[in-house]
Amino acid sequence: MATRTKSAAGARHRALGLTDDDLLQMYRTMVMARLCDEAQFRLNRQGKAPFVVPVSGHEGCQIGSAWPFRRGTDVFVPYYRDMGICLVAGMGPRDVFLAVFGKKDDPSSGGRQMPAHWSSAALGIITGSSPIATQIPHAAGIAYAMRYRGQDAVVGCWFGDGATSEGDWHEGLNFAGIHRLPVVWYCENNRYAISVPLSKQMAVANVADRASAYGFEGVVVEGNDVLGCYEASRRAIEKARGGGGPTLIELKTYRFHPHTSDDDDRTYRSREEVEEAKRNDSIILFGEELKALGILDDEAIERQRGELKAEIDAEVDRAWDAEDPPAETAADHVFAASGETMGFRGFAR
Ligand SMILES: Cc1ncc(C[n+]2csc(CCOP(=O)(O)OP(=O)(O)O)c2C)c(N)n1
Repeated sequence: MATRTKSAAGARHRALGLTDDDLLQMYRTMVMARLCDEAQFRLNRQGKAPFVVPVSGHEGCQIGSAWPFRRGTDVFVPYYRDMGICLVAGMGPRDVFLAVFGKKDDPSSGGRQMPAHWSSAALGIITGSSPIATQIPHAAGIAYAMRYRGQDAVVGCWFGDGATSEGDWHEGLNFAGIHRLPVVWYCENNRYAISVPLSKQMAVANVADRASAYGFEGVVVEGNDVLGCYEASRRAIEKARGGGGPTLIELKTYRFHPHTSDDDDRTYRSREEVEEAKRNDSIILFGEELKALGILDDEAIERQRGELKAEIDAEVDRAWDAEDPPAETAADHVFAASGETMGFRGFAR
């Protein structure tokens, strides 16, 4: 049975070793993700962005869970909804919009992949394929390789609740359990796989309950409690780094928008349900927590929002004006020339 964690209120961040400035940075990153999301939807409605994948609603669980990783050495294996994870890993709004517009300098694929198929060799972000859960065996394999090479690194792998019905998911977790690999699994459980509700995905109450079948701990965390996500994640990362093996962390969350810009969620969930979830928005809850601690006030929140919006609007314009990939390079990195290794050089020690 999975354990359920919930942190005590108060200045709990100090007990977690976080400074006031850390909290401000976390909050800023959450708002940045939200505003990038709003901008990409606007661009979609303007006909400038053919397809976008929303993050809104998931910011708290993404920023909280990714924050304790060591940038530069640890490895991030995100899925398409993980803009917030990639912002923590070191991407910025320009990277988001270069991908949205399919530009030459899109760091994820040079404009070859769909948007939200995040990737950066420099930042340790592993690209994912569109088929759900294919990143799970990749994450297990990377963790195995890193341990085999004696590297001091932990792999974080994120996915939705729908991914946990896939064979790849079970194979990857089983392998990680057998070899006690340094990987932390994060399920962003937003209760739907597009239109399919959780009750049609599994017959147990929590995704985390499944961890016991693979011989490691499963933990359920309220996904809109940023510091609760941080705390559970940090503990699991430290455990993995110390040789204690994997943990499955289930982050209970909700997506506020349709699955993608091509979905109509009115066909499978009520407006009341969506509005109810929005009342528990992690950005509002964290903002209230920071106000109660005297770290932020309403004026500072508004000012920061305005500054971030201006920054994001400028990055949208720069990305829109950026160069398109030259037509003659359309097949580069898509088909390997005979004997070519697709550019893979192995992970640096
Ligand atoms: C193997 C496979 N089956 C179906 C799809 C179509 N598909 C794309 S996203 C998605 C829903 C996945 O839901 P979940 O894992 O819960 O993540 P969420 O989108 O809710 O964040 C599906 C079924 C796919 N991409 N790959």
